[in-house]
Amino acid sequence: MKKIIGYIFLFVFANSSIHAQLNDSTAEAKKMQWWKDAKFGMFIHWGVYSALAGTYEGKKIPGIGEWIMNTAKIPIDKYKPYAKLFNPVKYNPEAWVKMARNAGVKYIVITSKHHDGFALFDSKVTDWDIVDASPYGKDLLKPLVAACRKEGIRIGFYYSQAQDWNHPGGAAINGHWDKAQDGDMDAYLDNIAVPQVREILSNYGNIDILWWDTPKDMTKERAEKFMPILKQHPNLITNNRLGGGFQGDTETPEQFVPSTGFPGRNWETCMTMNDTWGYKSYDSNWKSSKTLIRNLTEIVSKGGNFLLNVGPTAEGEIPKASITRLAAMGKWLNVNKEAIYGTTASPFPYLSYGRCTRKGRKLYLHVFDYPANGLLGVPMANKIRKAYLLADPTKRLLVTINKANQHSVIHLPKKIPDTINTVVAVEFEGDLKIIPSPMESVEAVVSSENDASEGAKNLTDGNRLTRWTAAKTDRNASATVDFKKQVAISSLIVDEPWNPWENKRQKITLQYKSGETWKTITTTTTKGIGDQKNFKPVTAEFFRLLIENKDEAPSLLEWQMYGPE
Ligand code: FHN
Repeated sequence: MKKIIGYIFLFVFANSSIHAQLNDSTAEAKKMQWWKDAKFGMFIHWGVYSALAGTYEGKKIPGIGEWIMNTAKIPIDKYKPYAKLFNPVKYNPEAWVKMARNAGVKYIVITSKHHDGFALFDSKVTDWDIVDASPYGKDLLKPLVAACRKEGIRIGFYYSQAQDWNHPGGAAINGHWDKAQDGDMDAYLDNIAVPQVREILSNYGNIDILWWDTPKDMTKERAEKFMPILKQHPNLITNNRLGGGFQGDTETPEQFVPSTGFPGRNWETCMTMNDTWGYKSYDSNWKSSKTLIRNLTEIVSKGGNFLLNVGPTAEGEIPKASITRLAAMGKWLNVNKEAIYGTTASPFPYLSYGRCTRKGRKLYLHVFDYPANGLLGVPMANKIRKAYLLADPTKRLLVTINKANQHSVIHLPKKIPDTINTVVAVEFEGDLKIIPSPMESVEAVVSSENDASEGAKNLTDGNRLTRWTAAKTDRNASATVDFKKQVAISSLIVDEPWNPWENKRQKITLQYKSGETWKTITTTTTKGIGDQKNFKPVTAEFFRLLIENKDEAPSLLEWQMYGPE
C-alpha cells in the first residue's frame, strides 16, 4: 500500500513543486490573509469507519482507522451495515466548536466524505449518506457550520474526490477488492463526485476551504471537471491534492514539519494526535501537549499553519485525550497568542534554544531549551529597545547587551517561567540586520550531479523548491564545504524530496576534517522527510556530507548548518 500511495504523492507534490510560485497577486493575497493569520486549525475525521473503531470481525486491523475497509478488504455488502452503528446521538456541534475556540483554533476542516464514500450530508445523488443510511437521519454538517459561524470560526470541507470504495468507478489505492467497486471512473466523477462537490459548496453558504485528498488516477481532464464549480467560489481556499497538475493554494506536508518550511508557498502541516485520523478505540499513542505546543510554534516560525486532527466516536464524542491536549494548547495560547496569530516566519533559520516569530520590529523568541547561563543570544546586530517575558503582565524589562555588529544578548530570569515554551518579546530599532549564518556564503563541491538544473548550487541556496541530485547511477555521493576559516557548527539540517511513503531511506553522515582525516560528527537515516540534528559545537574549516541511497541517486533539497549564537 505504502508504495502506491507514494506514487500518488510523488505525482502531486512533484507537480506542485514544479509549478510553485509566489501567491502574490493582490486578489490572491487578500483571499489568503485570514488563513495566514489563523495559524491553527482543527481537522475532524468522522464517518462509518468510526463505528468499527479499528476492529473487524473481532480482529484488530493495523493501520489508520479510516482505512479499515481497504486494509481489511471488507466487501461493500459487509461494510454498509456498519452505517446502522454510526449513530452520533451525543453529537453536540456547539460544544465541539466552543471547545475548539477555547483551544485557540481558528478554523475547522471536517471530512464531508472520506474514501469510504459515505457522505456526512444529505446527498441527492446517493443513498450512501447520513440521512438515508444511518439511524441518525440528520445532516451533520449543517449544525457544525452554524456553530462555527456563531463562534467566528472558519469552516472547511474535506472531500475525497478520487477514492471512493462504495460507489462503482471510484478509485482505490491498491485496486478494487470487490467486483461491485468496478466501473467507469469518469462516470463516477460525473454522477457522484462533481455533483456532491456542488452540493457541499452550495448548500451551506460560503465555505472557506475545500480540502482534496489522494488524487489517485486524477488526470488533468478529470480534475478539470471540478473547475466550473470552483470558479463560482473565488474566495474558496483549496489545497494541492486535487491532482492533474493543479497546485491549489496550499502545500500539505502530512505528519511532519518540513525542515525549512516552504518559502514562497502557503503551507499547512496536518497531523494526528495519536497514530490514526479516524477513531480507533485502542490507539493510545498520544503525543504530549508539550510536543503539540512546540509543533505549533515550530510550524508558525517557518511560516506555516497547523491542522491538528481529532477523530470522534460513532456516538459523536471527541476522545477525552484529545480534549485534554487541546485545552492545554488553549491555555498556553491564551497567554502567548500575540506571538502566534498574525505573525510572520522567523527571520533566523536557526536558534539553538528554540524558535522565533515576528511582527514587524517585534520578535518573539520561543525558548524551548532554557540556556544554562541564562543568556539568550539573538543573531542580529540591532539595538534592542526593550525585551520582556510575554507572560509577565508587568512587562518588566530584561537586561540586554548590544555590541556593534555582534549578536545581541538578553539576560533571562534564573527560574524557568514555562518549561514548554517561554516567550520573550523583543522590540528592536531600525531595519533588521541579521548576522549571516555560515552556509550563506559557501557553495558545496559535490561528487557528481545529475544535470545542471539539479546541480550543487541548489544544495545551499536556502530554497527547498530546488534540489541537487547525484548522477543517475550513483548510490553514494558526497558534498563538501570549505569555509576558508575555522567555523563552529552545532546543527545540521537536511531537506529531502518528500517521500515518506515508499520506505526510501537515505543514510546521511556529517563529517569534519581534522588534519588529513575525516571524523564523523553525526549520522542519520532519514525517513523521506529530511532531518535536523543538534550536537556539541565542532570547529573546523572543512565539513562534508556522505549520502547513501540504496534505491536511487542520492538527492537533497537543502543542506544547512548553523553554529551557536
Ligand atoms: O488517506 C488519507 C488519510 O486517510 C487521511 O485522510 C489523510 C489526512 O491528510 N490524508 C490521506 C493520506 O494522505
